[in-house]
Amino acid sequence: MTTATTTGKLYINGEWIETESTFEVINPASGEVIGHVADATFEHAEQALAAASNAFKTWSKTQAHKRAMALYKWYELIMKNRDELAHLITAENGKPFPEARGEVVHSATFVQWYAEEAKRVYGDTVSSMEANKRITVLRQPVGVVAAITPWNFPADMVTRKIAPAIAAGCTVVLKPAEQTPLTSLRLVELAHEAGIPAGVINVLTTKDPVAVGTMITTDKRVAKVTFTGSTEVGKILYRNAADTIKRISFELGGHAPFIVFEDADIPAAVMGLINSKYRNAGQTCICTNRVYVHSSIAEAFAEEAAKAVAALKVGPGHEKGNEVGPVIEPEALAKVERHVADALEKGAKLLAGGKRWGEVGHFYEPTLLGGCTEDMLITNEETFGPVAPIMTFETEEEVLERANNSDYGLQAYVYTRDLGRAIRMQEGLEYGMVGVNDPVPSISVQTPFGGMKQSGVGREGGKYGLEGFLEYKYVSTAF
Ligand code: TXE
Repeated sequence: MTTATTTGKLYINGEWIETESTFEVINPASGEVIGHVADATFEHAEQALAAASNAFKTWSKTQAHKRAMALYKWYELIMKNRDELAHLITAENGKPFPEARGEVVHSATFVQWYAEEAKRVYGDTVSSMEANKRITVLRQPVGVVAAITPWNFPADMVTRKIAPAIAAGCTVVLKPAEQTPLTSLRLVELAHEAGIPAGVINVLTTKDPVAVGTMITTDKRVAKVTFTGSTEVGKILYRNAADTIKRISFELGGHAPFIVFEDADIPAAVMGLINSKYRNAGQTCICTNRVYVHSSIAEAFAEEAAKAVAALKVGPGHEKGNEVGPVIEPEALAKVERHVADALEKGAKLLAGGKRWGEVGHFYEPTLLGGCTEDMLITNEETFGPVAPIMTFETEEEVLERANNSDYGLQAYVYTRDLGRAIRMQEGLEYGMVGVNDPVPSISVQTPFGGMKQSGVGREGGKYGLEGFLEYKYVSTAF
């Protein structure tokens, strides 16, 4: 199902702008073209940056409660149109419709949350060491924000960045992923309908992210870059931002360890693995990438997990009952195949799945590998597909060291019923987020989502997510 957004226009300064060239949006479940979207040039990027800079002059001074009212209206419109948005997500990303619907509601919650938070940006009055002086600390928006979003959560990533930015009084130039531009265009159409003024949000869709992406992350008028995507591109954008000392918040790749101790509730851990690994066909930055099971329960765990993985229903997201959709594109499918082949070559055993699924689209069977080791691609690199590798361990100290032995530090999972062990592990794991007996811990809108090490800089969500869009200004007034 497609909508008016497939007309493929850019959104700049409150207007829909046609471009000479367009690019195709493909449904990963069928390979069909579902939209033609505008391909922005430097000239459009220049217009968007000028519009955002100009709008900042008024939006930054608009009363917080007025900004909040606009955000509320946007929230209501997203909720009202949630099924249409979910259909768009399933069409361009491939995830099952119920998952897409859940994402839309979650994405709306960010808008609702920041409508509230917009009104709670407080400054301070600080005592002075000198008589007849008043020191005040103001909180002010940083300025124009360049937001670059990925395709794995086409709605969530957009609202998680734009809502706090505009709540703080910033204006935004958004460059959504080239694979999933339709959802972001429809979301922004709703923001327009909600009365968010011209220039506050601008959208540049483009097939070549490098040209426009470089321009909006190096331009002097941009004060902050917020990005979710690969660590590789994060490093490029870090350098882009350096020359003009931009503020940054980056949410990058992950390689989540999933640790199951001998005292764990095995059925709960198996369900946890299914939830944390196979959602969104394994294309989630927080999804499990390495499963460590204590050797004494490894066989029982692997047997139950293999049954659960084999029972997952694969197929197009628009068909009822399907639980695992396609991966996003042919390159993603090739990466999954490469990782599985490498693991099997190095001695892994196939416990479930292990090959492409179906004749059309980019599907891969939900797959479980046993007997994995740390010299495999799959236990080091982000697979971003529905495949989990199992390894065994003997002691708590050993597994903690192995789990931390990664350049990534986004999400970790621990299954144990020993309270002391749970506390030692949550303190020792070098990860921004830890789920203890909890496979979906970090989906709440109020929590600080983000990673350590090469998984990112800064946090998104809750009061923490607003911080990165605000500056402190200290004012000393003599009287
Ligand atoms: O990511 P990219 P891709 C990981 C995951 C996946 C891999 C590659 O492992 O397999 O990255 O995915 C824009 N200047 N994650 O290639 O390239 C791009 O257009 C400016 C983890 O899709 O990082 C898109 O909007 N922008 C992840 C966004 O960056 C550039 C989510 C992300 O694309 C750019 C996605 C440039 N030079 C992938 N190059 C997560 N953290 O959830 C690309 N982009």
